Amino acid sequence: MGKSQSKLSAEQLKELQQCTHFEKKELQQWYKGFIKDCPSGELDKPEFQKIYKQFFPFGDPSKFADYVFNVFDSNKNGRIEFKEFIVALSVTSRGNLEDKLQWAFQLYDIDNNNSISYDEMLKIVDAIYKMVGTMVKLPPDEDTPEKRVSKIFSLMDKDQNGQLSFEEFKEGSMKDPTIVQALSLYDGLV
Ligand SMILES: [Ca+2]
Ligand SMILES: [Ca+2]
Ligand SMILES: [Ca+2]
Repeated sequence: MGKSQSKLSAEQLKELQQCTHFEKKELQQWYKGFIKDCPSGELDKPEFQKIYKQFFPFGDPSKFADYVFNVFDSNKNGRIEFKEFIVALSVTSRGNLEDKLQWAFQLYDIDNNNSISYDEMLKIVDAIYKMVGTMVKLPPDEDTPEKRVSKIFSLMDKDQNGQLSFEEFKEGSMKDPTIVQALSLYDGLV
């Protein structure tokens, strides 16, 4: 898409309808809002962080926003264009559970090697704790990122190799709905 235009062309609409769960009208509305907030037609990392700061004024969401940014930026050019934005929004708001878990898995799998290491999960959970700040009171067995990650790994890492495959991640998430809830951080955040 690149440069900004005031409306999506018929061709763009057709393409976006194929890769999202949105209808034409919704796509045009989202596009209008996107261009209004972001006249260049692309979001960069500082702009993306700003959006998160509106939602988490008492914490520091900058790190978490960067990790989410990297998942949105599917062509890895350091900017989020409308198509990337709307495709991610479609998955996180209207995707089925499997799609949502796949999306969350990508978020945690920072180096993109199809498995989540303890350190990767620790980085994300740490970023989440910094973002939420002291807004949420946590149970004693989850009151530090390390405790939370150890708990998740003891639940999910079936073969105990210190890595979560997508299958392990999916099974564990389905068994324990509180984990899915904790993963659904994107609800209303994008
Ligand atoms: Ca991009
Ligand atoms: Ca990994
Ligand atoms: Ca494993």
